[in-house]
Amino acid sequence: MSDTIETFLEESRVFEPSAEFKAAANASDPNIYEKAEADPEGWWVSWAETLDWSQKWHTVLEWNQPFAKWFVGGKLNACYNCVDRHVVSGKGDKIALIGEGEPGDVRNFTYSQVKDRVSQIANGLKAIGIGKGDIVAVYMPMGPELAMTMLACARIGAPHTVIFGGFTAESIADRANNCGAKAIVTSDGTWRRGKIVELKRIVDEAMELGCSTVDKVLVFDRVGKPGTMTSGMATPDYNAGTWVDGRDVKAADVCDTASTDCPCEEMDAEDLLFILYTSGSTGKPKGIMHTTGGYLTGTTATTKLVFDMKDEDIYWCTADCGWVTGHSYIVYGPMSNGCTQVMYEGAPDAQGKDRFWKIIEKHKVSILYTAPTAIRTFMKWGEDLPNGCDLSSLRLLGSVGEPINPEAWMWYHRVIGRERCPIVDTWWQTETGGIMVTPLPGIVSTKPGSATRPFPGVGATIYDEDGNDIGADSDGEVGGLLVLKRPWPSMLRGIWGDEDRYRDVYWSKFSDAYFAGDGAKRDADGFFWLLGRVDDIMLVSGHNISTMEVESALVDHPAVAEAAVIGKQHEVKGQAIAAFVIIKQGFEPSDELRQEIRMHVGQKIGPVARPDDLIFTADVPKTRSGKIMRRLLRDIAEGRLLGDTTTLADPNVVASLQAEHDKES
Ligand code: 6R9
Repeated sequence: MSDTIETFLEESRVFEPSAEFKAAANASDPNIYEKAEADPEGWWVSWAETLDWSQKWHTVLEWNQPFAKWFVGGKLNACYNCVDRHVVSGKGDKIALIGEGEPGDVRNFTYSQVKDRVSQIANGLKAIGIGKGDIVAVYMPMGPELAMTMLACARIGAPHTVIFGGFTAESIADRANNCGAKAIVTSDGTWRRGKIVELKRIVDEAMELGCSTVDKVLVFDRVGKPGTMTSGMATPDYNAGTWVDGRDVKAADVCDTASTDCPCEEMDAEDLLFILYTSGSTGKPKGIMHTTGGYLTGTTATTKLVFDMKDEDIYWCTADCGWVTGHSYIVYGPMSNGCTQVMYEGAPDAQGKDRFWKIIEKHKVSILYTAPTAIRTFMKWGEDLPNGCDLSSLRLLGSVGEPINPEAWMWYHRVIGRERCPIVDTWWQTETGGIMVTPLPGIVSTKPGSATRPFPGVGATIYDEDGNDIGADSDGEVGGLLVLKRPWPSMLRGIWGDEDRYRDVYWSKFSDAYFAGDGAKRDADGFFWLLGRVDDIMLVSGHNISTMEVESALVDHPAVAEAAVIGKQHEVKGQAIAAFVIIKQGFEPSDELRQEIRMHVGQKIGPVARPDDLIFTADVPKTRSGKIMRRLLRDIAEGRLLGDTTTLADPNVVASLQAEHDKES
């Protein structure tokens, strides 16, 4: 049995940043890597110094593996740094948030208006009994109030835990109970594909299931507000009938009438800023803890350098704030940099499958940050849609969430970036808080499918199973496990209430490094290629094969829009490859096509990677952030009862897949 992952990904195309981009880039010193490597603490200090501290730290780092404290003794407030300091420095009239609702309503907030509104929300939270150290669960639509509620929590020192506004009542209750949330902030509802999702009612159900620590539910108006209706829709009162006096409080009553003055709590650098639950694609959700000073330092630095964020940019990250990407690269990093950004409430195909391109055209978005799953969906919908819009404002594109298949990268580059925009493929995790492996767009040439290099100061490398650094591999045929061998400021500080699990999951595999759980390889140029979760890597006749590579070979076939690959138990081979394949519009499933696609994988990678089973399907199970849940596909393929499905985006997908699988195998 081989220990390392055999890789077959061969990609020789290289894209240099243009001379024009290079000349103006925030990161332009090619020695930035060497300098940061020579003195990582000094490097991070140079970024911490760009923040506003009410008291300076006395010690940069206290490291007792696996526990880190950064900027010890320092005091600051994250909300002050993301909002007030821009007003103080004269940028109060700059637009901070452009909130586009799904029905098309647009609401802009300048930094001054954000400061006033955040202060009102903070005063409203105080009025319902929230103070420093109390945990607030947030279950809201994607829009300005969500970002401002997170900032209001930070302002008064109340850690937030944002729950994706599409999770079930059980998920809310589990999370609120796990962290002992004292209040839940929600809205009457949100728009999703022209329909109303009744968020408050889902919170009511969670309360009925039992959230013993929650005394108050604060409710914002969204769908019941004039101006946000699609024509002809009645204005229902979504709170009627379920309103619990004494527990439920309208934001209109306690926030809208509150003072626009609310002092920022002075927080310790190591005070908890938020808890965010992540399941990755496996297992029971873990409450990942992030603290104030280090987290803000890491997200501020990465936003400025990776997205090349400038004062005149219009930035749009399409993630939801219920995901870490929305915390680090909508709220904290971008707002700490004082940027103007778009927040969009709804689905990518609401009012037409070109909604994203229309938003870019309308708001003149210059930096777009999205996920490979979205890019593959747009590929499936065809080029005519983006070609019909003016995308000339774009100057930089980002990708996050999964390895981006070279085919999807090339499409993003050609069709969306019009071959002008650098692409930053950013590898990171809820646990890392900020981007860890990524190009710096003015310095690093890119290769389709590679996240390129560790961010300056980040100790990313690749270990074999025994903890040996496998170094750069000249023939590019061997992969291993991605590790981070030194602490970084935005690292998680633990799992809420479960220190053992924290040690066990991240720090027990290797004695001297953080184990990320992802397979990776490094090529002769030192570029990193992420190969997917280690749990997903297959062992076929003694070869460790990455699901990502087989999926990339599948989507390279002209008929394939999207693919999910798993290893299923096999008597002879150990595991056999099963592929779930979604075909593009205009193609019909048939046995010939099935054989053709199997052969295509054989040609691209080698016969060992040819799938035994190839199942045509309309959809694959994904998490809310778009990651394929291969664990559920394995359950289906091996005929097991399904494990935890609470983080699924659409539970119906699994039932129809089970039927398709049973029919075809
Ligand atoms: C930010 C985020 C983390 C896992 C991570 C990895 C996968 C994220 C990636 C990527 C390859 C990239 N992942 N970005 N894999 N290339 N650019 O996604 O956080 O939801 O915690 O997921 O996502 O497997 O370990 P999170």
